[in-house]
Amino acid sequence: MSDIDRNDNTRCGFVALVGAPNAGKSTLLNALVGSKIAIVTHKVQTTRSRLIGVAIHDNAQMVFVDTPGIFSAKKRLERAMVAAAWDGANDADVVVLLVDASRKIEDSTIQIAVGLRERKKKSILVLNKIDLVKRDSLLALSKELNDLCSFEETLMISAKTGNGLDDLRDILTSLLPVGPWLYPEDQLTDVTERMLASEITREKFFLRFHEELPYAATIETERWKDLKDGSVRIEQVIYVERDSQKKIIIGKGGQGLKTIGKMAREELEELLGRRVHLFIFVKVRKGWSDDKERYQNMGLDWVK
Ligand SMILES: Nc1nc2c(ncn2[C@@H]2O[C@H](COP(=O)(O)OP(=O)(O)OP(=O)(O)O)[C@@H](O)[C@H]2O)c(=O)[nH]1
Ligand SMILES: [Mg+2]
Repeated sequence: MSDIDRNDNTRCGFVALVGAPNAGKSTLLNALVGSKIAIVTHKVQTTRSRLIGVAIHDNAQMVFVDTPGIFSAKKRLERAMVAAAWDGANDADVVVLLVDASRKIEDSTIQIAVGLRERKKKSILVLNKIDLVKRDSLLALSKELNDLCSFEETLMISAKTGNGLDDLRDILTSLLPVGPWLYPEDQLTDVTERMLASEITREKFFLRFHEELPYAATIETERWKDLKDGSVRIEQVIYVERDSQKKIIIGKGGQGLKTIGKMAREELEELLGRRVHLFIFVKVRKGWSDDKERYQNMGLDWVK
């Protein structure tokens, strides 16, 4: 038994990061954990499923849960994403409602605040992206949301610059239940290397393609082979709905796919600390977003 186990004063708990799409949840998770676990893009609905990042602060082990953005979902994939986000909030000891303070309050943010009040969740309000706004504009925003839900605290941060994160850590630590740590001290996440590899390719895909294309694709790592020379061979498949989408992705002379492959490979090599041979194939699978198996691979529950 380590000293930590014997110490009655340790704290541990789940902190769900919820908010409208693009609020900066994944950026915040990465900043709090100090490692890139979740992919980040300037586009909405980047995160598709829940994942955890573990951080230690003083005597507390904080298990952060990154969630997909909550919005009025229509398609099955969207509904599964929003369901995963609410599951994250429901299971958490403390919920952080993260809001992009550089924009007008979105309807989804209001819905989340009301949802948290109804669920009587212990929640704090965190206004993000304060590097983009004047402080005095934050007060009205804070008041409007505090009128909807009685947050334990309101904080202002920039997940990007790190401003305000120490205060956030202190407050969260004080709100977590007393109890033993749940994860080994060296565990940062529940994301497997395979999953992270798929996600990194999806990040590059989101950055490279526009309009509906990012949302029409899912990416899976189908093979992972460690080679004798220390390098790794990774085979991935991008599933799309239509042949026309496949053509755009591959691009003239395979240029589209090459660009994504190069960007993903470089990042994977840095992350894994070894050479990566990355092979990406594009397959048309009509109706993949209504296919149960894809949801399992994305880490999402099937929704009716
Ligand atoms: N200027 C600024 N940009 C930020 C900050 N935090 C996040 N961003 C940017 O906001 C965009 C969205 O960030 P994400 O972390 O992907 O947001 P998210 O809430 O996880 O989005 P979804 O997964 O789509 O719900 C990215 O372009 C980030 O770089 C911040 O504090 N300041
Ligand atoms: Mg995200």
